[in-house]
Amino acid sequence: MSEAEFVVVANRLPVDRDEDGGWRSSPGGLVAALEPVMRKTEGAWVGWPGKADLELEPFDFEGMRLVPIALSESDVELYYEGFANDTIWPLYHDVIAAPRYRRAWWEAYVDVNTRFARAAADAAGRGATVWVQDYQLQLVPQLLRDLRPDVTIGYFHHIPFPAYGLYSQLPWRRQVLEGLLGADVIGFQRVADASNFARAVRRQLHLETKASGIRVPQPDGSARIARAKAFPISIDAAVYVDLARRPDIQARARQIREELGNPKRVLLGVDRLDYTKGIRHRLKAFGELLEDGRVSVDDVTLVQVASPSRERVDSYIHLRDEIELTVGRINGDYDTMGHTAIRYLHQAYPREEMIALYLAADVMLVTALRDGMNLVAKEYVASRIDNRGVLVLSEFAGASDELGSALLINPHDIGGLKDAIVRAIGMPAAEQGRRMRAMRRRVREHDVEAWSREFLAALAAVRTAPGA
Ligand code: GDG
Repeated sequence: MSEAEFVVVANRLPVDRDEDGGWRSSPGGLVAALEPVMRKTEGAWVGWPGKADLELEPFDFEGMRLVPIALSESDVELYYEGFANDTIWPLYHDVIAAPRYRRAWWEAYVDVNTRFARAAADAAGRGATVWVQDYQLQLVPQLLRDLRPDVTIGYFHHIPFPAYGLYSQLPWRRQVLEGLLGADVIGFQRVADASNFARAVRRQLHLETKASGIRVPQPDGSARIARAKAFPISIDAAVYVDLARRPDIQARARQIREELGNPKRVLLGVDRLDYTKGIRHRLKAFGELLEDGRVSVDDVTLVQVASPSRERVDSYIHLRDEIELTVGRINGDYDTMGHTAIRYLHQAYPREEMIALYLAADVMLVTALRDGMNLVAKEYVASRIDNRGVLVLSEFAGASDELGSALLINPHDIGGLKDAIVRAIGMPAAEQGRRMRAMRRRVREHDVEAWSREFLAALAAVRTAPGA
């Protein structure tokens, strides 16, 4: 048993396997945010290495202890693709796609969560702090508390927590709430998510809630207070600024515009190919604008990066077909030899290329139907060191709570979305600058480091609270 003071538990380890069987770190906000704490505390990270049936011993990587959890083909199918991505994901995103409730998926979820909790219990030293991440592991907090009552447990929920009327569909609604309440601090993206959770706890478990505190009765008759609160996640803004300053990336941005035929305006969408992201609504609005003649393919091009995601889940297979049919129709109707309406890219790119795209785009379209936060919106803003560009942002993305200077839209209102796109295309530079500066300030001041610092401070406060 190793003795880490700080343990992160997440579905995925922060590394990817390279071609020759070695490991390289997978760049993500979470890793960047936790790296300083990890180094300072000789932290451990418990997670799945991303490939089925890979049995590996714990190993050290860049100052962290990595503890791999092996998942079989069947675990991946039932726990990950099934319960996490075909039950919880659609249910928590307001049933945009129909959630499927399968008892065998739930059983696999319980089983895999138990294995994660055991591994975390083994990795944590006496009195350690353990931070559990996201909806794949909602049962881990209580399972871990049962094994290790001495550790302080945090949980952060990266996706929305739905309104009670929807949440109550879940056949295992009580067990999931009990699992989460094992944490001392339960963090959400938005205030609304935290209040949806508190309401579910009151209705299902009849517990008392007061401000962010939830009174959780203990087996010995005493009670402890769990805190459910919003901690909006962010990005490592300085990294985006540094990359956006790089002359080669700026040159690449100019080259992208040239390759698109130098349109007057470039619109951009960047999403995992997911039904929550509102890609279809965006395409519909853009297609209608071309049809109405309010935009012309000679002047405006939409670049849509839809990176491959969850390619074995049925709803994702159908979504891809629908999107590609729509893109093909719109391009077929409006393309000319020299200009394309939509440059559609079902590919994943290096981060440098993403930033060149952000710099090349006059208008960024974030039209999510439901999104915990949406980091793409923050990345676009952070990259615009020239204080130019317009962010069109769905009010259903968590980011809209902080980025009020974006053009906020309701993606279901296609007419309103079309008007916002036209307004963005024609927005004077001075107004762009005013809005962009306000958003940039927010993202700079509240970066991912501030996010983890605030969460961990809330967790430390639990530990020092009287009676703890
Ligand atoms: C979940 C929640 C919440 C995308 N394509 C490429 C690429 N990306 C990067 C983006 C961004 C990330 O992936 C996507 O983050 P989002 O926040 O937009 O969305 P989810 O993946 O759904 O994330 C979400 C988030 O967790 C954090 O809490 O904000 O609401 O759903 O960083 O840039 N990166 C590269 N190539 C690509 O092709 N390099």
